[in-house]
Amino acid sequence: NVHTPALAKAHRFDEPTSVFARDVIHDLSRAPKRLSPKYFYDATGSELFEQITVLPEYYPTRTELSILRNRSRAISSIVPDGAALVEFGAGSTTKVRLLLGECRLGAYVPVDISGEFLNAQAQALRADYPGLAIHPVTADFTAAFELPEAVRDMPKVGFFPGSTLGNFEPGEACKFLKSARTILGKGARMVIGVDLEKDERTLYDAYNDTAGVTARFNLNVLHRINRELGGDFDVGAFIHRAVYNRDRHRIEMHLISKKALTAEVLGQKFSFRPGESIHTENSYKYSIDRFALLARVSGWSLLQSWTDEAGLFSVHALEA
Ligand code: AVJ
Repeated sequence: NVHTPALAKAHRFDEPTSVFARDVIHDLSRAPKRLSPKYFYDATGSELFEQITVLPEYYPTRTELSILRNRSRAISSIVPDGAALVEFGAGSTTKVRLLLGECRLGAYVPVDISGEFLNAQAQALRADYPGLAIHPVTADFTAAFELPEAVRDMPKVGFFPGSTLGNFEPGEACKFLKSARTILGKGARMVIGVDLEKDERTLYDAYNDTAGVTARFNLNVLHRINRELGGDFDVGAFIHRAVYNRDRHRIEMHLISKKALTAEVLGQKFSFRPGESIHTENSYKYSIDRFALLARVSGWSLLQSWTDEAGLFSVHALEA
């Protein structure tokens, strides 16, 4: 069971909130303080992320969509007829719809930790693709999970767009790719989106938009702690900071305390010095070569890579 702080039990949280409580207490007790980026995505955070995807400075989503659209025939040629397409972290169905135009899938298996969002998306897709078997799976895709019995004998293709791989530390990215290989099986294929390293200004601007949506997205995790765990963060005392760490090839997002303050969550007090950071996210940026190396050490072979003309983003076809 989940070893949550005694107070969490006193609040009789449901399981997900207890896990949230345990992780927040654990991660804010570390030095330097941190929070997991998966906790950005409550209803408000998911809505703010959708707004981020259409910001002028945030090139990844529109660039990946253009690659999936312009290369859909080539990408679909690595998807065997009758395959089960397993989408890890199935957010909106925009991207899979781009593949459905060219592929004759046996089934679509969207996997996401948020069951209600998943089932709403599946319902909408069923309406548009009545002939497609859709088997939503509510699971944390970063851990092992069972594929539905109905797709057992179908060829498997993983689908992992959005450069969500970039949220993983390199070691965790390797662990995820190995886990995906085990779940999908030998001979499976994978279509994966990876944001590419580029000039620092473009990267900086994509995480520091002038409209301040990314700042609100980042700060929202403190509102979520206050809302769901009864925290008393003075959110106005924190500022969003996103910087490119060239040595580590990653954008780092932080929440910086403007002054000395104390925040209490479930009876635990966390003190902040002026300028102290909570490290809330890493977004790793790859080169084609560095991603090919990661795929190889994770047991996948790189079949083909596609990029946009400007080389901002990449989509890769892998084989297990
Ligand atoms: C959804 C994790 C790919 O890392 O670019 C967007 C999340 N964070 N703006 C990313 C995000 C700040 C996004 N991923």
